[in-house]
Amino acid sequence: MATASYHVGVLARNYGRRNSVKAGLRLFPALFSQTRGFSARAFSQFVVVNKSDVLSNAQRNFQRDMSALAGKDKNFIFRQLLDYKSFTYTYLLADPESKDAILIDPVIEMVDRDAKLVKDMGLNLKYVVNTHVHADHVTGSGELKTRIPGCKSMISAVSKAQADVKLKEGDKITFGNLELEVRSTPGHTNGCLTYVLHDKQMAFTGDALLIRGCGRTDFQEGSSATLYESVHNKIFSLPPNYTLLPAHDYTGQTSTTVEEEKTLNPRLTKTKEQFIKIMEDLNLPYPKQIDKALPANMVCGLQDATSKG
Ligand SMILES: N[C@@H](CCC(=O)N[C@@H](CS)C(=O)NCC(=O)O)C(=O)O
Ligand SMILES: [Fe+2]
Repeated sequence: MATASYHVGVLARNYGRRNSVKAGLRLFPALFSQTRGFSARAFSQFVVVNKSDVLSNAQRNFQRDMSALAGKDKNFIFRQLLDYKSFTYTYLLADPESKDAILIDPVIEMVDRDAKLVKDMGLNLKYVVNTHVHADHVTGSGELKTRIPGCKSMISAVSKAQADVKLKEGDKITFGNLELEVRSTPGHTNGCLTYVLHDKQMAFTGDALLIRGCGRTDFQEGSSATLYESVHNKIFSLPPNYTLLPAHDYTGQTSTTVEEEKTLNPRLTKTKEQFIKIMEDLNLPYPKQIDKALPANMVCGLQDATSKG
């Protein structure tokens, strides 16, 4: 259980309060020792519980921050926040001196949580920054803009989505003393961006690189060959100790490093030809929210014509 992730910790603690999950854990020692992390879905497959019960318990914890870094760096505020429905990570980054802050990849259903956190911490939310046009959830960008005056939305110009600021390779996003470098990493979608915070040796990879995986390439102008080049040239070229933070994790893992993925990623350590074949054979079901999410995300998450972002 030493490597079990926060997700399961939360789920287990909540479930355990009422139903003694510890008994369940003892029944499955092999599973728990072999697995690096679990999703609510995986967890509920092995322990006889009502899946909706697990999720509703998990959702009660949605205001909890998940950052091991909280308070560790006096020059940097950082939170990794999870949407349990789409397994999306939203990141809050702020400079404690100026209080200037950004949110990366907010989710519309979690805007109350994000706005409250920003307010409670006395931060000035300067930008809501999207890594790409998401297919699996609606962005919270537009809704946050309506709640926090002065806040501006950002996305890649290539995506052709509406936003206040259209980003491209080499741009810098400045908030207080901190700065993100924008890297173009297409392949999952044609407009995917990776944001690098050199000062803290971190990169936010969106869906270009997931932990021990990568974003799918079967829609939104996706291309496996392009994704392979993006990851190798723009992410694996970062220093090996850089922390990588993805837009999703479906298994309970929270972060990785350049070195880990360069050596352990089961897809991207292969040759380009092998990678293309792996991606062709994935046969993933379409995201449940795709029909709603794509048109909404082209207009910053708001479909009301008077309040487009
Ligand atoms: N079952 C999820 C699928 C979500 C999905 O397809 N996510 C995309 C990112 S937008 C992906 O690349 N997933 C990779 C994977 O599932 O391995 C849903 O319905 O929302
Ligand atoms: Fe995506």
